[in-house]
Amino acid sequence: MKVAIIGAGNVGAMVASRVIDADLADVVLLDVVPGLAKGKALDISDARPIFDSSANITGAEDFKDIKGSNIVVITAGLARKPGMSRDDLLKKNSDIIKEISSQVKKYCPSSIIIVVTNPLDVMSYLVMKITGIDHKKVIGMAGVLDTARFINILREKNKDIDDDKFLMMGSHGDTMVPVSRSEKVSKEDFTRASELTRNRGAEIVRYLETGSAYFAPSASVFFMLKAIIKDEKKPLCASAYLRGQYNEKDIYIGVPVILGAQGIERIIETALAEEEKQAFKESARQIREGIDKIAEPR
Ligand code: A3D
Repeated sequence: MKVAIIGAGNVGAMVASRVIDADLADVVLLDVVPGLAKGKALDISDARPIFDSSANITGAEDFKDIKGSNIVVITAGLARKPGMSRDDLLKKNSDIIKEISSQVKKYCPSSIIIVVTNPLDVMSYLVMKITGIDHKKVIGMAGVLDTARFINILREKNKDIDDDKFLMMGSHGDTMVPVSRSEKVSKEDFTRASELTRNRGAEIVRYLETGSAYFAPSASVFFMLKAIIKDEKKPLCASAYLRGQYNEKDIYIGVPVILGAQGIERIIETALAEEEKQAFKESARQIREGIDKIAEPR
């Protein structure tokens, strides 16, 4: 099993390290910055005796080296910098994603793709449209992370909550949709955790000043890779292409899915309360606005 990771920055390199340490798959790590992927790949490979791993990792600058990869993880792109608007970021990252998607189409046309680059739901849509790869095989990573953040924050006040009763659906952004099916959490704690989760990414950026979160994001990608490679058929939240589910179509948005060797095996249609339905609709409207701005043929 070979995993290509495009972008050897914070998230990409950390995903590579987690995959190699766990002996999960061989990795080719690629970046446009000369030497960056090669240097990081060597460093990651040196830990293999410590973790008793026989997985191989190579660094690359040329897309031909990703040929034959079964899974491609796209973590290339910019994070928002001070003074940069969301629209600037959208434009810059969509240019990067368009270029990468045509290379993936050329060298790995039957791979499964996990998209990480922000704005996540719009970039996932773009990758699917440009590569032409089956929508079940193009999956956005955000729901695993946002749900983990939500549960982690809820646990500060409620130690014994059941993880499977909480979901973070909708966009990976201001309009994410928290869902609780638990009686154990008060409305006040639910509202507090929802707000903190929505702002968690920005909170981390404020502390770091340069760069954004990558430990929990890379753990979330690893969790998805494992579900695919080991065909776990795992229920988790991911940005998926909707074709009528939740009353939405031709859009990528966070929903619960079953993830296995074929990619998204099924979208789970959980019943939403009226308030959740409205929030989900608003989230979809915002994502669609982003999709319209990059004006790819639909
Ligand atoms: P960073 O550490 O800056 O790494 C990005 C890397 O991409 C850099 O090394 C660049 O050189 C490289 N790159 C740029 N263009 C190309 C290209 N055309 N081909 C190959 N490599 C290229 O960023 P990061 O790793 O912290 O974050 C990467 C992306 O993931 C950003 O868009 C983040 O906003 C996003 N992100 C999303 C989540 C989600 O939960 C969805 C979480 C964390 C980060």
